[in-house]
Amino acid sequence: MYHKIFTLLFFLSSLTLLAQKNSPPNVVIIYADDLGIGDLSCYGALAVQTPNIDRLAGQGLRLTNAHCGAATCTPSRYALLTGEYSWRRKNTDIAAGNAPMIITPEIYTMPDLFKQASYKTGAIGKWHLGLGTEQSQNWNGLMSPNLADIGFDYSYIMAATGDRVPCVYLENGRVVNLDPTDPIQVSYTTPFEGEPTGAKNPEMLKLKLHHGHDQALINGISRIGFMKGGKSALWVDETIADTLTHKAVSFIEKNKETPFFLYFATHDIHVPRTPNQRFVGKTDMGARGDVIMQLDWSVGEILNTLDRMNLTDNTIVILSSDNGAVINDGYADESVERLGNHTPSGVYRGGKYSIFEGGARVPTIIKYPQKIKAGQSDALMSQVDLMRSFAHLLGQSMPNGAAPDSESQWAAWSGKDTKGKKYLLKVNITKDLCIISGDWKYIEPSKNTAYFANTNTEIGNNIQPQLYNLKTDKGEKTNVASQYPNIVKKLQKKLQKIKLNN
Ligand code: NG6
Ligand code: CA
Repeated sequence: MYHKIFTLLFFLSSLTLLAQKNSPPNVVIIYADDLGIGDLSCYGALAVQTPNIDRLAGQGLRLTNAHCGAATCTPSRYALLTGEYSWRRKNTDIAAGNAPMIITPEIYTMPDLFKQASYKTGAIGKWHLGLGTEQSQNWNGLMSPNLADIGFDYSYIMAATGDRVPCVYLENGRVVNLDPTDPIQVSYTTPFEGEPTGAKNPEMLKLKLHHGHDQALINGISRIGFMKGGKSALWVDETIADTLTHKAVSFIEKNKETPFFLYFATHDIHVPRTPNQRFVGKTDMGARGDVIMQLDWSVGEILNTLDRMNLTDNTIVILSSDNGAVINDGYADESVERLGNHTPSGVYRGGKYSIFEGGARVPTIIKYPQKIKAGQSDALMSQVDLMRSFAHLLGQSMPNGAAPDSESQWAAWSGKDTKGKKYLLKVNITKDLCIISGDWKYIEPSKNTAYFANTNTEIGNNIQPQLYNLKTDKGEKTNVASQYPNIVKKLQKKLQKIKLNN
């Protein structure tokens, strides 16, 4: 009798394993915010320990030469989710919290691709790509269009960023916990009478300001933009990571029987940095270090859930960031004073907003136990390529014109190709472009040459063309454009060609 049951159980569990092996892989993208390439212990950080992300790196491919499309959030997210460089489109700059939807429903998106392959798709976390249209935007009913109209079966999002109003979550296009008798009003131009602001009521601030962010004052933190109403729906800053992580965990639990694609965009480690009490003081670096630990906890929760659901082997987990590091992004949270020897951009120059490598060369780990060998790759890779890489992996073809800048990087993911992308473009805050090819990086001449004064970030622009050898000069210290006019010419030409799309 026992023998029979044992045989049956063995048979059933082999079937499950087999089914897992043959079914398409689940995909989880964990998209951190403002995480620099030097911010993780698996990338050499000493002042902060990130054991869960290190575990992911230990089991996956850790990339040293992977880039987002831009040095800020909105354009990078646009490129990742559409496979199109952001600078080809208008209105892909850092979006206001009441911006209309930037990825409009006719655009073929990454979740569209997964849906085409019969996946369940979900977006949880920071959105910052606009909602509704200028005419239709509605915080007090169904937002239309919303993420359901661009391929996400489920969404639970912050409309923009932690430092922008409205400070509420939306689930499937509707504000969560909204009391209809206290409707939400949002404006990015006009303050609402009687509502506190950072500028008027500094005594109410629990997080002091450094620059900007002096408008709506909510939970003791003032933000960008004005807001009134929606009191019952306001998020609590110290529990954002918990809320989003729990939603991500339950999305995985609910969809464990079907292949799923989860875009989990954390609020960490963006400003305002408000770690939960559990993480306060976990590092000597103050809030910025502590929210890195909080991010690491979120990643651990996702990995543990996949283990618990027996999904680990057949799930691709990608961790990356939407732009490089910034230390002072507007709030006086002591991140500058307490930085110590920590180097958020690693050996690279510049940071968030910059055309230098600190701007958009980001930590990136890809784990796929069944098909990707653990290790390190120095191949040149871009987030704009995720879409076609997935299409390749799933054996799906995309409609004509979809994901126009995306190339499959599967050969590099699987270790067959150690060079990666032939040409890679990136854009910075002032919309200046650079192109990387092999060891060379060319930066277009630009008139926007000022430092980004408040954040103390070098934007990296120069009125002269710039050429760096990233192999021998990782820190982009020596502009060798005048020594190598032919390389400059060649890269200029290629950049123009890609710009004009021919
Ligand atoms: C800037 C904000 C900065 C941050 C950034 C967007 C000011 C002075 N600075 O305009 O704090 O919110 O926008 O960051 O307002 S991102 O990661 O979403 O692109
Ligand atoms: Ca960002």
